[in-house]
Amino acid sequence: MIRIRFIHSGYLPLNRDLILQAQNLFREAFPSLASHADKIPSMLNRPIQQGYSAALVVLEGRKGHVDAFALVLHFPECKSVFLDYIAVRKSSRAAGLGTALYEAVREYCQDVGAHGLYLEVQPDDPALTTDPATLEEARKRIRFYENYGVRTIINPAYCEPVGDPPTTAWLLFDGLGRTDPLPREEARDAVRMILTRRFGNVSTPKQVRRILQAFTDDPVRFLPMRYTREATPSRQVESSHLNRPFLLITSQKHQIHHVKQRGYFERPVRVGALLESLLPTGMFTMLDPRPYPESVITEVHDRHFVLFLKTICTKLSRDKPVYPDTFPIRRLDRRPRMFPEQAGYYCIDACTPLDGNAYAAARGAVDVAMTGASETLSGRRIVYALCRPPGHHAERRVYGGFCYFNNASIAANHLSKHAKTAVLDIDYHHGNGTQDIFYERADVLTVSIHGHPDNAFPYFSGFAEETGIGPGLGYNVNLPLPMQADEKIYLPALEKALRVIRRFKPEVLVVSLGLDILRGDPTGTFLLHPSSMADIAARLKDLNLPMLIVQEGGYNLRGIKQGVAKFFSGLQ
Ligand code: Q9C
Ligand code: ZN
Repeated sequence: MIRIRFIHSGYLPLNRDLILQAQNLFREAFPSLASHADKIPSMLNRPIQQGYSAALVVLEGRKGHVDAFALVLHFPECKSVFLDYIAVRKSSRAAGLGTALYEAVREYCQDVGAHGLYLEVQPDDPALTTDPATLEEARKRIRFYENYGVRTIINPAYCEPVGDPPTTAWLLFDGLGRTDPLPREEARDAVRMILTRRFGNVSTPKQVRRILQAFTDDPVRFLPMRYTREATPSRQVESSHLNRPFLLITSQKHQIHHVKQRGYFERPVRVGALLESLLPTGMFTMLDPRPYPESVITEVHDRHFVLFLKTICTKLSRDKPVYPDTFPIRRLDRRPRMFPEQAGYYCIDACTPLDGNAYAAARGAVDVAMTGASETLSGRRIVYALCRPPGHHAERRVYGGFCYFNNASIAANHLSKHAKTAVLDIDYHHGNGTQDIFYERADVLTVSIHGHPDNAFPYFSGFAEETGIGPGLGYNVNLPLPMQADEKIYLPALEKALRVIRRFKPEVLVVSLGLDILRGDPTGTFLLHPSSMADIAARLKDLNLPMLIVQEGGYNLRGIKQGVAKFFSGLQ
């Protein structure tokens, strides 16, 4: 599978590795220009300088290896893009890489609102390209571009040799699906910018004037096509990727976890309802989760606790849920030997059963969250890990509240190794698990808005006084709200949370998304309308951070369907 990454100006540290790889590929593909590769990070790091902004389009193949890249320069003033460099790794000249990359470049052009894409190629004219191998290569390239309706601009001055050593190039034009002729002034504007801003060091003002004057025809004339039927129109840009701003990760595996008991709200149909609401919007690219080793869990959870869940669940029957009834948790040194008393030692409540499937389902949810974290690290801006069962009530060494492993915390712990990470928990119930896991850490900020624990599950945690301990002091923030909180109460609390998060200056945000804050949720008491989710999301979007959204609670099927759609519409 290949994935396309667009690394725009103002890139994040998260993209550092992809940029490093693109630089290496650049040096391999253009050895004589190797020093130019050093400039790529700083080019990407300035929004618009010299009248253009640079972006990298990267093809990521197996194991995150960059197999191809293009460096593109966008000139917003003249709505044009110049394709500066394009290269495919020699060892991976798999069929289709060049095509996928060029199509991604065209998508980029469409996304930034460009009307035309300009590129230089070695002329396929034996009079200008004398070396037979170079000529053969030039022919192949032009044939490739002609397939898209890309044409060679007629301008006798443009192909005069420039630079040291002197090189000759033809200027090609891709109308990106546009069928009308290219007005002379439009081409002049674009070429003036390309020559003065990009090639200011090699082309003198006199040469620039000569080239602009050599555009004698209006509209601009093109060389006849050499390899494709003359009538081939400029191909429409297929923008499959950029029109789908969100990545959604989920799997069917959660369905094995089905507690068929009255009042057990955490049901498989929740995921079905969310998908039913989201997929028709066409805003989501779906991705299957990848498996992760147990070590990602034991980095966050006590290994005895993990071992307990694993071994006990394999012994239980698949459809006979077991609930603890004794909670011998006051003497941590006295772990009961017997089941289910041992379950009580590891559990906070009497509403979260164990059975033959619970562990496997919980592992599946961790894979969903971890795949989401990994996608976020490779440059995806908004990733939705549709986890089930949820996770935020699972502490380092306890489960409960329908949660077994803390999906969001496992993902945040992984992210925190690569980027400064904050977690915002907006589930109705306090995320006691997430708080517990990061309570002594200063490197991950945890903020939670929830029903006040005087009235709401989990009752024992979520108070404003809980602010962290040791090095973690000040890095846990709880904003408990009254039972009947509506938008007027909720949104100011959210602003407060966002101020705390901004002050922390994270590079990535994990959102524990609970849709049980909506009016009518059977486990919650807030009075938010589905449309409030759009307001919440819009404020999150203003943080301008890559975001990993991890599904937690939300049990009113009608409400969560409407709410989740509003939430993502607000992120758009
Ligand atoms: N017997 C989440 O939303 N209600 N969990 C507990 C105790 C539990 C909600 C009643 C609500 C848990 C992820
Ligand atoms: Zn909840």
